[in-house]
Amino acid sequence: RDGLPTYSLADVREHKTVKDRVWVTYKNGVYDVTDYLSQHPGGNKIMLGAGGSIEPFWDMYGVHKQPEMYKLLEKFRIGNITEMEERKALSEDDPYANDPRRHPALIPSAEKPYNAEPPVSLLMQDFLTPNDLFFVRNHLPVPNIDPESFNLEIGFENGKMRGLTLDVLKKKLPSKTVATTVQCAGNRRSDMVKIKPVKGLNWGIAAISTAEWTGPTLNSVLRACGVDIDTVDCGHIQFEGLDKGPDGTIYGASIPIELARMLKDDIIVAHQMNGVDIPKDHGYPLRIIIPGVVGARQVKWLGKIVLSKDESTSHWQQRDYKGFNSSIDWHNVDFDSSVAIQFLPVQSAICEPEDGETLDDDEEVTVKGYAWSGGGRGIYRVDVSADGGKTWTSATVEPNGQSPYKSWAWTFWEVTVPIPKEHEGKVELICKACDSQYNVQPDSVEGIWNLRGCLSNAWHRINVQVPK
Ligand code: HEM
Ligand code: MTE
Ligand code: MO
Repeated sequence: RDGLPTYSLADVREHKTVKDRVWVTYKNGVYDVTDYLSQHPGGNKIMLGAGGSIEPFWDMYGVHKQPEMYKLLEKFRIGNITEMEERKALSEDDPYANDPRRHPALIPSAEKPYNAEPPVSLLMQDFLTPNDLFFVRNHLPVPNIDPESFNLEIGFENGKMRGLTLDVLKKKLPSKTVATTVQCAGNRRSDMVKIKPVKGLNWGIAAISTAEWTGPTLNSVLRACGVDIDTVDCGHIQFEGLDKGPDGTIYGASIPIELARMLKDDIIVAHQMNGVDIPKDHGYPLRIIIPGVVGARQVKWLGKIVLSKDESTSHWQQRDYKGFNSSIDWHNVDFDSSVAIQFLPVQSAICEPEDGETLDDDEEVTVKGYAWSGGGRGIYRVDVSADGGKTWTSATVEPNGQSPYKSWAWTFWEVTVPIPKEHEGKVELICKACDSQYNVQPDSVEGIWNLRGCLSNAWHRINVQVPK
């Protein structure tokens, strides 16, 4: 392999379309696989690796890990990469230099801070989202936390703080595992942007993921500090992250004490995510998990729990993650007039087929997706239409053993619907869900538009091509 040119990772990243040619890396090799794309037995999935490393994908699809495969790959070798080159890319005073490596399949909506969603084609591969494909929503650089010296501080505001070490949290308190879905309030914001611009990351339909979280309950942690959650005199429980901006900003959030009491046995001070230490991007070593509640309150890198008379004063509690009517815009907004989002409304989206895809059949189409509602409300029904909402077919829903009143995790659904005879080569597919309080999704996004682009939960509509 000597004598071939050397490329940087940035060079490789510029080759992710057929037009620019498709390059991938494996170990320190650079490969141009453009001419192989149409022959790939795994079809289009090969494009997940375009412009980056295929290693994580080959780990996932083990069929590649055979000698013939490496031989085949070598036929496409065009150059080499050096690891030094990669290190160089991270300048020393970059506050994001400590950020972890991410799975190359994640689709970033911002790099610094890092924000990304998994490709829709992988979102429903498992009921529990694999940790490295779980969507990431960071507002600040990822902190580096030493587990040995870590101490979770707990106490009343202006009072003395108690400290609990990781060892105590992991070994001295009873632990519980809860499967919950985390959804960002900005999920599906891109549908809202189509009506009128908003301020926020342009999320698609995958700013939502599900994991099993393990750790002591908030209830037991407070009890270990001598606090009885049912009788304690306070208004809100605040959670503070250990992530810090270059200007000293810290991430924080709070929930009202009534909410904490209602959910007390399922709020987890989590140290495990899907059975392993929580990865850096998702809050290592500790995170609060509040089932049924908006992503913004699931504070990562949890460093402090404060029992307070007041809400968190953090930017993200006070000046973001609130709803407004569609006539409020930046010139007349008063953030203090609105309430911080806690429980999220009912949501659903179509994951298969994907928007823009060409179907293989002109008679019927099998449609799959997810549905979820806040507050533990399960999903009673999901309806799908292929004729603009004139007729609906109800899907088979899979609550996965969850009670309709304590469905912390999402529900997958699937249904086959007929394609209308008159379709002129394309049809719109629509889905809408109904939760266990018979709440339904609004039919259009116009009426729920808001300046932050939060709570985008209108009927999900996609367009697909129908073959002749
Ligand atoms: C098969 C995915 C890159 C060669 C497959 C299959 C998938 C897949 C899903 C089908 C497995 C099955 O149906 O059982 C991917 C992904 C890639 C990738 C996600 C990168 C992001 C590549 C590359 C090559 C390659 C770069 C070769 C240059 C093959 C071959 C098979 C295959 C030969 C057939 C293996 C067999 O059935 O024995 N791939 N692939 N793939 N892929 Fe890939
Ligand atoms: N916690 C801290 N400390 N810092 C953050 O930026 N982002 C919040 C929440 N917790 C955030 C945080 C938001 S807005 C969401 S949607 C979820 O984490 C995302 O969790 P995830 O990155 O594990 O998907
Ligand atoms: Mo979020």
